[in-house]
Formats: sequence, C-alpha cells, structure tokens
Amino acid sequence: MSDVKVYDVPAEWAERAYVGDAEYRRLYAASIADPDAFWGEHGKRIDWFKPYTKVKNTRYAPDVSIRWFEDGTTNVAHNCVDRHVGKRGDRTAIIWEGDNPAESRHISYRELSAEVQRFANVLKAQGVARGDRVTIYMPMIPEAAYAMLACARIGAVHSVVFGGFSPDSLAGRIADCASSVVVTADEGLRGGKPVPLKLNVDAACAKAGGVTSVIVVRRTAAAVPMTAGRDVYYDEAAKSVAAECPCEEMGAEDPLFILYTSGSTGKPKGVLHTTGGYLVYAAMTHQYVFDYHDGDIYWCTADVGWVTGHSYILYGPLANGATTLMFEGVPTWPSVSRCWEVIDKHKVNIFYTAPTAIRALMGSGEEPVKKTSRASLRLLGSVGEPINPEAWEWYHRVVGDERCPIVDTWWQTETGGILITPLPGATKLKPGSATRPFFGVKPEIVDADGKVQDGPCAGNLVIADSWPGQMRTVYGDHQRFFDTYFAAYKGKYFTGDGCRRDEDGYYWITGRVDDVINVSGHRMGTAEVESALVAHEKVSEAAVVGYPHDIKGQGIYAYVTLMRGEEPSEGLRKELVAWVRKEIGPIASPDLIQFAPGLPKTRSGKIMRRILRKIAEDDFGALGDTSTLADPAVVDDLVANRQNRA
Ligand code: 6R9
Repeated sequence: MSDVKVYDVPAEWAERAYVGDAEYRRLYAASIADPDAFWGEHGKRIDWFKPYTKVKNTRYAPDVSIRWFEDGTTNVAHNCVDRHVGKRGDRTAIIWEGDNPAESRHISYRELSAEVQRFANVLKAQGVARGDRVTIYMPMIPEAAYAMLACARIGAVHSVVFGGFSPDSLAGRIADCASSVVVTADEGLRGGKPVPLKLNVDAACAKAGGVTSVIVVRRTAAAVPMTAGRDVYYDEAAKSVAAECPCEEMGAEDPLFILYTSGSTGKPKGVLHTTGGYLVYAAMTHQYVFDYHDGDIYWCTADVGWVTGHSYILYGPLANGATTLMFEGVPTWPSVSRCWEVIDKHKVNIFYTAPTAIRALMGSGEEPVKKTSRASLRLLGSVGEPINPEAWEWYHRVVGDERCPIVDTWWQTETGGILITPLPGATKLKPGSATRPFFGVKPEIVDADGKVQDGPCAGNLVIADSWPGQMRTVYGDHQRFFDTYFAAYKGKYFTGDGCRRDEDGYYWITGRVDDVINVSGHRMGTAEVESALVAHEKVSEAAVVGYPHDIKGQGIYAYVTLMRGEEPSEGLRKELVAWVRKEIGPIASPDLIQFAPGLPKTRSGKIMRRILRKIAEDDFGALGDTSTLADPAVVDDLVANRQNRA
C-alpha cells in the first residue's frame, strides 16, 4: 500500500541498540538455517544446574511433541532472583505503584529473594510439593509475584486466574487442574474500589471442591470470613517458617505454569508452559524487543493474570535482572493522566500497553498527556490486538513526542513470548504492522486449503516450526492440543489469526479468523458467552459475535431467543448483562443484546454466523447467499431490529 507512512529508525537508536538492520537479517537467517546452533548458543543466557547437550527435539506431525534443552536442569526462581543477588542485590527488582498514588515501594533483588523463599516455605507448610498445582487469584501486589516465583522455586505449577473473573470461572479453573491450594488476598483495590477476592474464592471453593488450603494475603485488612482448618493469613503463616528455601532442580521440560485461555469451542484451555525454553525465550525477547539495558526502568501495564504479565512483567524482565514496574491501579484513576504521572514519578524509560488503553485515553484529548513531562520515555510498546493507525499515530506523536519508536508486538498465550515485532534499532515502522518475525520464528501465510502463499498476500497465519517458548500441551488433554493447533494445516502451528504480508515482507495481523473475539485485548470465546446466556432460565437460544467497537476494538453482540411466553424488555436486557457478568466476569458483558424470535440456520440446523456478523457490523447490504437458510424470513427481522446503527 503506497499511502502507508514509514518511520525510519532514529539515528540514536541505530547507535545504541543491540541489533541494527544488517545484524537482524544475519541473526534471523542463522536462526532459521540452524536452530540447534542458534538456540544452543542463546540457551546459555540462563544458568543451568546441569547443562543441556540436546537443543531442539520437536515435531508437529503426525503427532505433536515439543522438547527444548530437554536434558538440562535449572530453576526459574534461581534465574529470576538468586543469581542477581550477588551481583546486584541492592538494585530494584520491582517498583510497586499502588492504586493510591501516595503508595509505592521499591523491592530490591535481595528483598525479593527473602520474600520468595519465605513464601515458598509457607506453601510447603501448607503441603505443596513439586508438581502440585497452586491457583493464584490475586490483585496486582508484590505478593502475587512472590507467590508465582515461590511456586517456581519448589517446582509447583502455578495457575494464575485474573482477579476480574467470577467465582464460577475461578471454580472451573481450580477444578480443571485439581488444585488443592489457592493463594488470594482479602480484597483487591482498583480505582479506589474494593474487589471481593476472598469472598469470590469462598464461592469458587464451594463449587469446585477439593481445596484444602487458602492462603490469604492482607491487602485492605477488610474483615473476611475465614474457614477454620482451611484458611490461613499469609502474614501469620509466614512467622513460623524458615527464612531459607533451596531451589528444586527442575528438568527443562518440567511444567512451570498453566494459564487458561479462551478458544473457539468448549471451556477455556489450560495452556501449559515448561521451564527452560520458556525462560530463555521470555528473557531474550524482553532484552531485544525492548532493547533493555542495565539501569532501564521498564513498565508493562498488563495484569499478572494474563500471559503478558507472566512473560513481560515477571519472568522475562527478572531473568534479565531488570527493574520492572508493577501497577495496582487503572489508567483513568484518580485522573486520565495517571499513566504519564507514574512515568514521571518513576522515570520510566520503556512503556508497554494495549491499544484499547490508548484509544480510551485518546478520547480525553492531548492536554492530560501534555501537562506531564515524559522526558524519561525512550520506547513504547503495544500488545493484545491490532493497533489501528490513528491510535498508533497518537501514541507516537502525543505520548512519545515523536521521539520514541513503537514496538507493535504480536504473540499469544500459546506462544509464551513475542513472535512478530519490530526491533527498535533495526526495523522501519509502519503504523498498524507488527512488521517482522523474531529470531527463530518462521511465519507463513496459507490459503484455506493450506497452500503456502508467496510474496505479498493475505490468508491465515501459521508458524512452520517450533521456538523455545511455545506451549507444550493443553493441561490434561494432549489430543485437544493437537486438534486445536496442528490439525488444520499438517505440520504447522495454526495461530487462529488472519494476516496480510506486504511487499516488504511486513506482517499485518487482521484479527481472529475463528470464533474468538478480542475485547479490550482480552480473549473471549463466543461459545463461552453463549453458554452463559443459555444457562439463564428465560433464554432458549443465543448466538454471540464480535462487532467493531471504537475503544474496545471489538464489542460483544448477542442475539438472544427467549423461551416461549417470555417477553423482551429493557429490564430483561439489563438482567442478562448482569447475569453474564456474574457467570464469567465483567470482561464478558455483552455490549448489545438483540432479542430475536429466530436465528438464521441452515437446513441441517447450523447457525449461520457469517450473517449474524454482517448484521452486527451494520453491513447487511452484503449478506451473501442466504438461499441455504431454513427460513430466509428470519433475516429480515434481524436486520429490522439490529442494535448497531451508525
Ligand atoms: C499476548 C496476548 C492473543 C491474540 C492473538 C491476536 C491478538 C495480540 C497483537 C494481536 C494484532 C498485535 N493480538 N497481539 N493482534 N497485533 N500486536 O495478547 O495473548 O491474550 O492469548 O491473545 O491477541 O488475535 O491471536 P492472548
């Protein structure tokens, strides 16, 4: 496309960065030509107790098996904490910025080490052993990081569940991985409002069963019910344990964590990541993509409940001995200047956030940004969904004062780390493009039949070979892992994303091609929202699709058919929204509900989502062929009563 603006690499970046363009091309070619040699070398960036002799052992067909550095042993907490204490024990590991702007703390690597060891001993005292699953349902406080690293230290597998999920969603995740220990807080605090975490845990435990221990960190000191024999306050439990806890020696392929994510069908999948390859990949991408140098202050605004929080608040940065900022609050409280004030307060150099936040802040104009200095900023990052060029330009011009490159990083929970991204010293930028693959990543674009496309083209994005950070299985269901990602295109990992490649070989992610919608950077399976809706006694049938939303990227549009005898009303609309919030969590709230007497179905009974998407997009002029519908008249009613009108 000729009207695309291109931003050259600023001169000072070409000079200071680890990698320039020629170096990128050289390293990339080497990584693809000989992955064993490339990763054999870069695997050494972490400490190994027993060095690996094998590097890559992976196959995608006829079945799937992914192993990296398989005979090496290591420990993630050793690499993220212990090994830095000798060299830089006084350096700040975590800057914690509270919800309340008057509250912040610096935690040094030495302090982090003590806290993680103490937390590990509390877990052990609660009976947690190597291989056990621990569910973590926490606000953004340092104890969330301590708990995750404590699990890694003793070889337990954490499953962090985002604090915005409902008790039911939490219960499903506790039950799926049979986790008998839950770590939580009395309450969370966001935008000045309490979040009832412990009450949610109580409700979830009642539903899931099998939880024998709940460790409660005091955050607000609210009085919460404590179940005798099951619940303990962390501060009390910590008094009676030893200060020191050795690291378990873990195999490279031992599980590190499970993280549940939505797919196009069924309940959320437990994405399983392992130890060695994950850490090497998270650390290396963090260093090169953000061009992290010693002394930089780095801030990723994600929540630790998402993969971005795992890889780029915690594991990647800490493995690199970085200073990582952890923010408890929200970008709009106490004012829409909060992010920029935090940047000035802590002299943040690298800022990594989601397009939805940028679009929301754009709505308040430039003044709340411009009244702050942001002089410390050097690099900006984007993740979670495609960034529209307008938001990109605003981010670049207003937030970055036209001085800071933007790294638009494409990746997924499944990929463990960033796969397609600019490198700030190497890559010319085009607003809206995630640009080029990271080292070792082999993207391809295929058509519906799986034929690999050459040159400029559009189609489905697949990755032709493994990289060390890749997920290893769906927890408890390896067949589902194969069926979801490796069955569609033989021998390739299918991402679920559509993509275009331009004449410069740049990749432009166009969004999901499956029944997953991306609401404010959060993945939602339409099937999940549908099953929540039909669980309501007045609903007989529901179909959910995404539609373009100015701030959220995509909004949730639900078509609902009521039980016979039920009448549509505004009251019922509100009731259904509240119902879905309760069933799944606020991020799943439908934005628009259309009461529909019937849904468009084929004669075999399949809902024709293509038609529902078009109507939701207010683009019903192009409904295409409707002749296969069992009852073409339902479409006229749907169009007449559509909810999204320009
Ligand atoms: C890291 C994360 C993954 C899905 C992915 C894609 C979308 C993420 C993107 C992007 C365009 C980017 N996505 N980053 N689309 N440009 N820079 O977000 O993981 O929550 O698993 O979501 O998000 O559709 O498939 P996850």
